[in-house]
Amino acid sequence: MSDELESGGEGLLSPPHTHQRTILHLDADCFYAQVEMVRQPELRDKPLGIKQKNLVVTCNYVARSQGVKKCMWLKEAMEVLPELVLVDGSDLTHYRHFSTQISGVAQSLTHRVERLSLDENFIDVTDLVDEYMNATGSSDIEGHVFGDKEPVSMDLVDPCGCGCRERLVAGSLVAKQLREQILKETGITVCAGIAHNKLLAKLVSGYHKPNQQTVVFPWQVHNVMNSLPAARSIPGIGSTTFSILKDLGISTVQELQDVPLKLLRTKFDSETCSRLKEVSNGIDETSVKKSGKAQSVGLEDAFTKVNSVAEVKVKYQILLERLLKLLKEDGRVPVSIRVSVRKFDLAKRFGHRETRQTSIPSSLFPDGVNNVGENTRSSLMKTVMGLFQKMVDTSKDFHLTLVGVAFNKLIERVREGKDISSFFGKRTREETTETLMSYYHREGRFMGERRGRGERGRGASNFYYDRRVDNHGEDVFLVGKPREYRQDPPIVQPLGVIGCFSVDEDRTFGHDRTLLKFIEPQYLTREGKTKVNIDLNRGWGKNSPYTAMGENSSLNLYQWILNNSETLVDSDDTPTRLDVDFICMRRCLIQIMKMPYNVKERWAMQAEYFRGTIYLVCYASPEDLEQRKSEPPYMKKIAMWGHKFEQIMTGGDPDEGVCANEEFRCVLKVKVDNFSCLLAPEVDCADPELFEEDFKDLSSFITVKCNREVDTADAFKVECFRKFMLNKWWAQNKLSGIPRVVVGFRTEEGQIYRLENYDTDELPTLAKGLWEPRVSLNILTSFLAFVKKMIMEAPEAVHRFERQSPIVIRHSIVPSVRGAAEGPIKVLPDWYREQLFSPLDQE
Ligand code: TTP
Ligand code: MG
Repeated sequence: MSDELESGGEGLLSPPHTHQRTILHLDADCFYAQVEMVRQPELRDKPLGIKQKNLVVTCNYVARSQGVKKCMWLKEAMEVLPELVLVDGSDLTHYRHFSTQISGVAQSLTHRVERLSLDENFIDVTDLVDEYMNATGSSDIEGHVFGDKEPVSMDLVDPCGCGCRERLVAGSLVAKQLREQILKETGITVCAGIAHNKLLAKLVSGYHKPNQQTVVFPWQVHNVMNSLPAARSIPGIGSTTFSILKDLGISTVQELQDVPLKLLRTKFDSETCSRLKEVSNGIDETSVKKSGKAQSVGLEDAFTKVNSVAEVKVKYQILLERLLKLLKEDGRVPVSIRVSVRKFDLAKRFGHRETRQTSIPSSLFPDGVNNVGENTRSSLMKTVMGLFQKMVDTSKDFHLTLVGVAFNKLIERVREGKDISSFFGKRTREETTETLMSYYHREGRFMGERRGRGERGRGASNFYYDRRVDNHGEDVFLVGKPREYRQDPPIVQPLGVIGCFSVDEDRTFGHDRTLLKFIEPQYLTREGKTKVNIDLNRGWGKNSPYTAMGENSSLNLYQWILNNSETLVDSDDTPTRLDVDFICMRRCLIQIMKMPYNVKERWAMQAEYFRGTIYLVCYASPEDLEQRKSEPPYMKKIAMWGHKFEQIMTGGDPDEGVCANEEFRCVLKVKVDNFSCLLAPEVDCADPELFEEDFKDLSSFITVKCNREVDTADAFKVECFRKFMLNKWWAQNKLSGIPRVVVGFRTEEGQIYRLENYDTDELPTLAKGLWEPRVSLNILTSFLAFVKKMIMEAPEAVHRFERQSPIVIRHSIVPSVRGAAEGPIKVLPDWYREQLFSPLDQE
């Protein structure tokens, strides 16, 4: 966050680069009422109210001019205006239809349309505005400017100078044309706000109503924000946040702008604090997210009183039937169902809502959602009532004022007639294939590049690409196609090495660098390949195997953190918070980065939130552990060859045994877009020429790999090598800032005759056409954002993320077991929780 915000400044003129965008917010006028007026034009000039139960949810402007208001009780509205014509608005079908039409008009202009509610849309028209300005040059503003009651001419002073004035003026023209087009195609009038960010556009769109538009310039931000009656009026500050703010003595926008961050941090995590400060100053960098289909469909029924299980059952049954119809229209299959109730508390005269949700087995919809059979219906009803019973103790009296059901995660059905598991079962070839490289150096191209696209075999990727991928559901992360991650890559950059540790043959943690090895300089040739003659089987009987499980590495990292927490604390303000968003092993991040290209790899991770930081670990299920134990001897041999190769590369005596347990790790902070991550990558060795004791980066380090020789005559093997191996090596080195890889190509018998050296940055070029760095980096940042979102919704819980199919990563909360040992149901060991910051806490 900038110093300006730290000091409570109001960001009157935020830096010019933040005004580059032009955003529209559209809001339909008296939406439901207009839809009814379009459907029945004779209602147009009459005062019209739309009722749902005993409430007038909206009314047209004729009625508003005569004193009727939105959300008035029906009784009160009829008293104010006895001639009010009423239309029942409980069936939303037509409103949904018009809503889709309106967004559709905007979508025909640009795909950057985000549906905010049935009658609101954000549209990012930045590109259109540029085109517009190139085509037409400067012109007059359309509509209003914030603060003026009448349209103004363009003699406004421009204290900014970044070009935002011209862009927003052009934006006002785009908005006007779009509104006209919507009216022409749907008959609905809409209001628009035009600004350089979403927050401001939304705040001003209702400034002049109906059927008008308002521009706000960056230099008016202070006036806009301080014209709001309370901090609660800022979009994004809901009633819960506002009530916490009020506890801190903050009610007005000005008070939020002025409050010291330190005070906010006593109640909110640092991201929320930044966000609150930003929005209070009219700063909003969030992008317009392209909307796909709605992520959920749901229905609710409100009433004054229901107090018997039989009544509840009937209500849910009716809702479920209607919901199944909506589902049929939608066409997607639900993976989760949510049930809600509103309980009425007689003493407080207050209703409060509760919801419960659970996943739905896909076997309930064997033929999709078109023909839902009786068994499915009754099974769904059972689930609904089961969830209901969890919320309401029906053995006692209860009083409900609302029930609701929603299918809140919807996904496109996997292509008919194919079953992913059988697919995985069949294609075992790639799993065991390792591959080659030097062909490229010799021939300047790869075998695979000769083949045309049409010749590519059927396989994992084709099947996967055929499928439609939707937006993220609430707790399912859907892996998109690579092309969906081709936007500009986020910054992924090591921020610096902050420590290291060594783990010895007994897996004992040592706070030093004794086990860092140095590569023998003769192996560092930069020109093509180096001929060698290495026998990986020497000293075989003396080798000692790896005895730990991979997860053990996280524990060593936690140990290091305990020893070094003072170097990691946020600031003097928050001495009990580490200044890092994620702590994990590099392996977790690599698994995520590989996803768009590796459709087969299944994994699970678990995460826990502790004092401002998310801890993420790769989770091995009991079955995984069992499988690892029974690994075929051949796999163990390959792993040992890898260790042997490292021993030889770093000048060890080949006739001596190698100890697989020994490792050296750096503790490294890495920036991944807006997140900071603490990793502890294993470092194979360093270049003795470049190594400096007080290194801050890993630029002298080298990754050493032992890979089976690849048969260059087999295009499939070459392609696999480029697609999977190069991607993995690149991801490992990229995340830790290691610039080089030395690869020894071994025969089936463990002989190495040649080495090759690659620069990390050269690897994507060698794999051109098969994978792209930006795809891996973009999916990493979006997945971390998803993890964070899920965790912040339940920060006390242990969360699990599981890749269940090529595209579905399911989030779930691990049932808590108090006092349980480390392992499957925990991420952080008790000793870590107890000791981190403990001396400070006791003060
Ligand atoms: P709004 O945009 O808030 O209201 P509106 O479009 O009717 O009026 P305005 O001209 O002020 O924008 O809400 C959109 C629709 O949502 C509205 O037509 C009816 C429905 N609605 C409800 O069902 N319940 C509510 O409490 C509110 C506020 C709206
Ligand atoms: Mg509206």
